[in-house]
Amino acid sequence: MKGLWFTELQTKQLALSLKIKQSLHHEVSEFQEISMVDTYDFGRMLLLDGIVMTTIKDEFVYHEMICLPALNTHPNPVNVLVIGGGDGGVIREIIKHPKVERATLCEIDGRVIEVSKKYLPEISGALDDPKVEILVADGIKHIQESKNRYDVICVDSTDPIGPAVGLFAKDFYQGIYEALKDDGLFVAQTESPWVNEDLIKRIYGDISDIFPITKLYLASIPTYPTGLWSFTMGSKKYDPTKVDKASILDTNTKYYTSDIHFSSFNLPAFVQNILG
Ligand code: SPD
Repeated sequence: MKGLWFTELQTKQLALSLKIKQSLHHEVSEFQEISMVDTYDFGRMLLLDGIVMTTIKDEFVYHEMICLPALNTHPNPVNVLVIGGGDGGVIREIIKHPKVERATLCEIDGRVIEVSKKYLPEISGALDDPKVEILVADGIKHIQESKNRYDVICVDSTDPIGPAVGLFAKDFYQGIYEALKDDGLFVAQTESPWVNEDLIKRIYGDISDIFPITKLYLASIPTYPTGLWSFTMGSKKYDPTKVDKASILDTNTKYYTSDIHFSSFNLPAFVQNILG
């Protein structure tokens, strides 16, 4: 293959490659390697430790789907927290929701925020909105220190390696339960059902042990391993599959719709089998 290519090894035997137009930025922060490249097919792409975090072309799927099913399940999502998500994409979708009064971003690596502001203004632009509070801090610690505080929490983590391992732990989900108000709910990105079956099963079990309502849903994200991505929601009171369809707000989305809200929870049999 001629030219410059980026390859992410998604498993030891499976890879995604994109041809690179230009490398725009590279640094090693206190926490990780941060790179920004421009690709031919997916535009600018943010990489952390060599793993695709987001691209201009398909970012909307992930950023809408990690928060809008939750925001449209909670009848009054006034105070919302994002753990991770320093590129600002989830925050952008959250503040479009008219009931949200405060969106807090808790990102451990301030350099991810700065690099995203410089190279991904389409994604990070909402970080300067007055409704947004930015904490450059450890999400695990912030959750431990927060009690009965948030209506909705979104865990926009990297993969469960390195600094993100603790964001996939049962203790962390218990902390989230306590950080939520009595009728709160949360969502975490939970990887691909094609290559992360054991992880998904374990997380689903852990969340079900803590939250009365646990639901997994799917979305199609071409630049994440296998292209099929899962999210897991834990809820104290509201069931996302029993929402009144008419109450789902149109926030000018490109993937999420009121039909997608319900269909994304309809799982293929092989995914249902993973959950047991
Ligand atoms: N395999 C990559 C999963 C990354 C999920 N988080 C991405 C951050 C985008 N805001």
